[in-house]
Amino acid sequence: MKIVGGGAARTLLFGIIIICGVILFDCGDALAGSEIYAKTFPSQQHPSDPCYDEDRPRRCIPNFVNAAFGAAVEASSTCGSGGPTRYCDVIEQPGGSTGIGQCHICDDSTPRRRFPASYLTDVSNPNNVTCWRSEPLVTLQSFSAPPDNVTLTLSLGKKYELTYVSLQFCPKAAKPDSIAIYKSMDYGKTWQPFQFYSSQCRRVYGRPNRATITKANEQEARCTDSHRYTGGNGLAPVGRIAFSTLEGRPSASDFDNSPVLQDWVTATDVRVVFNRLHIPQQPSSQEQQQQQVLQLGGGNGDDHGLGLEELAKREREREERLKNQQKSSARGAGGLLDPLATALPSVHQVIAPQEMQSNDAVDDGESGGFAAAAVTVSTSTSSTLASNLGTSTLAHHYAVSDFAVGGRCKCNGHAARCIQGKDGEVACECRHNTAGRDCERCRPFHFDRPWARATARDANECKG
Ligand SMILES: [Ca+2]
Repeated sequence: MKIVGGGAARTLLFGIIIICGVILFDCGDALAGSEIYAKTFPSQQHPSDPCYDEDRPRRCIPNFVNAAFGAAVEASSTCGSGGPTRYCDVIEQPGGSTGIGQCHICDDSTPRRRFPASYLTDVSNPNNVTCWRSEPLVTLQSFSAPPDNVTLTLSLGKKYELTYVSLQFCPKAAKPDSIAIYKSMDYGKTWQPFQFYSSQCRRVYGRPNRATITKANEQEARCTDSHRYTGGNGLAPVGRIAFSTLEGRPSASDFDNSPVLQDWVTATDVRVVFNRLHIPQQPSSQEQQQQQVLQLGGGNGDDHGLGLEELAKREREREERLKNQQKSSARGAGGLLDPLATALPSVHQVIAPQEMQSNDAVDDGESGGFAAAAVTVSTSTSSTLASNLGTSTLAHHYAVSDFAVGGRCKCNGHAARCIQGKDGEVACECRHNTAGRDCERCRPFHFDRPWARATARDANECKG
């Protein structure tokens, strides 16, 4: 959701319903919260502005939302964008092997055969799953083959502080092996690594698997193979990955005082690069040993089965704590815990609901139509390579039904909501005599003390 604006309460309520749908958490509290919000902000008047306790300034933050909802996503490849193309279901077996199931046609000019990038951030309905699909790929069974580099770029249009990034893969589609997530803090001018997933981290991304983060390298992306396993038993592939931005980072418990982590969670854009759908078999003996350890429930024990619902629940709990702390700090008491400060649960894997229906189900009756004259098989440089390199499997593709980004509009503790300005840009509704899209500076003539981010103890109001 991008805008909490003029119809704030309605938009917010809609957003919460969407988020509830997306991440399946218990929505009772959130909906109750939005009712309170609606009552608190019937208009532009601020009889009980959350940024003030009567006349006294206090920290305030926008609501936790799925910032990706309705946001624009650019895909480097979309099935059927160049005309009718054949793609096939993928049947994943326990243990990671895959087979090809029924095949279908995608065609961007036929509504029910379209799989556009806008389906990544639309309403998430388990009874009608809408999918983006890449063009079919040639999967090369060789490490020397070029990576797929199928890319999704999500633009939030504003700085957000992110709690998680999640991708839900479509039913009957392969779960990618190697995925890189990047973020931008300057609207796509520059990018930095955010997280890597691979069954072979060192080989694909040159990083150790499940590295420990210390205070010396908290702004460094990790690589993990946890998405290949569920609950530590190593059997079924997972339907979702969820990258929790603060997980395993020591200063997460002192977020207020960690400019490094405040920077780390900040993003205007998120980019997902699918590098490898599958990794060639025959891992090294060392990797085999590592995998065996994992399948026996080994590893560092921080990757077991908490889902997005748990993340969202904890986020709401933090919000509750924040409210309580603000009450206590307004009374001059302690209460220094930050809403973002409590270490997040370790979440990388949630199993997709088995009963999900896909929006391509309508094609089931046509699955025999491989040889239809109108069908062209997508060709690319890699298909040429395939014929050169031999072993290949045609018609695999990437398919994602939901690209979600949990977080808050970034206002540095000086605004309770973000609104769309006259110029069409979303910006914080700044309080505490601050200004700027993120309330990142003092208003003119209010420079008597230097600007600072609000904390639980001190709103750090700008003074004139
Ligand atoms: Ca969708």
